[in-house]
Amino acid sequence: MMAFTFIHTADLHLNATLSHASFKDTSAQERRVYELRQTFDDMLEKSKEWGVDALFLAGDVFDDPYMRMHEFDALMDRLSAIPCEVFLVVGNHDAFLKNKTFKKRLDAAGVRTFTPEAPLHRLSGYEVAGSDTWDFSIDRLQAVAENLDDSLPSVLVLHGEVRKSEDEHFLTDAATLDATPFDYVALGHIHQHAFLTEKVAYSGNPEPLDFSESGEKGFIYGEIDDAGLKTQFIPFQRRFFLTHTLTLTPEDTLDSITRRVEALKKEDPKKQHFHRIELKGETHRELDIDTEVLHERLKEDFHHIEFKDVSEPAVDLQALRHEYEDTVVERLIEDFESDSEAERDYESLIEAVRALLATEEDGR
Ligand SMILES: [Mn+2]
Repeated sequence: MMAFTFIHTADLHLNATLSHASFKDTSAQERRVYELRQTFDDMLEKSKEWGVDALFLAGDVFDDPYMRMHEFDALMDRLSAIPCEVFLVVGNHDAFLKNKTFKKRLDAAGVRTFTPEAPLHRLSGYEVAGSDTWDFSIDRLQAVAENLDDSLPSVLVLHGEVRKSEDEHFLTDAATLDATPFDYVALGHIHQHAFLTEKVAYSGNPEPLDFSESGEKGFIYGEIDDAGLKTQFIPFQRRFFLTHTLTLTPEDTLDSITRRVEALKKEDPKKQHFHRIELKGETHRELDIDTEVLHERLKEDFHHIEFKDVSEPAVDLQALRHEYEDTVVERLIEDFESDSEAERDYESLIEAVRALLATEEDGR
């Protein structure tokens, strides 16, 4: 058996608007969307450079049907220009690809798709089966599996959930897929890459979409020959979304916060990544954290920086004790102070005091 080689990717969301992400302005958003397509192009280049036999696009290549037709056509031209075979399943986001206008263009570009009537492509030297998200049926999958030529490498391409059975996009579980005779199962839908078994894997998306996608991104390269399956996760992203937590104290000022953020520059000397600074902890009562000012001061130092302020003004126990004389608040503080140093639980005291004050405020 000649080695059959492939690249497995998914969830590219190439025309995403990213309006859900926290980009301050539309130009940052536009630039990021362009980067998603650049990374896709780079991956196509890799497929050429490595001379792989097949590219598996395991669904959600597009985010929604809203794009200009000439832009869609340009992507199809790129896919038809690469020398390997391209296989695509339709995900929950790009079901519009089943519409005949789009289907025709996919066909014209030589992109191989799947239907319940024709769930298997048998090519010279290997077989690929697949199912669009909404067409999946376990019975059909078993029927296809029975018809495989066991002298050929075979791959199954699917888009959906295989871990949480309560999920609306649940297909079947990973153990069931692992028990099929396919040599490799290429999954899409979950953006964090994961090998669920040796041969059942989510590739994840090659480029993260927002701060919720902090894990490493890339695609899966695979080889099937007489010795069996070999796979490798290839890190490929241009940028990371990094969240940093700064715990503030009453000693912090706007300048000290600025300096603490500036110190992060050395972790990202090429100004490549997206940074979110989460401000936590307790600040001086007089400190007004204006995140606009912080952004103005620091924006040139990073490709992207944003702030999320969840810090709270420090609680002045002595002042509160006087203000809330003869109340539960005073009792709480007294109890705390009568505890030995070792027993003192400052965090829970502050939590309790804040809760009481919040009830008080509501009542007013
Ligand atoms: Mn999906």
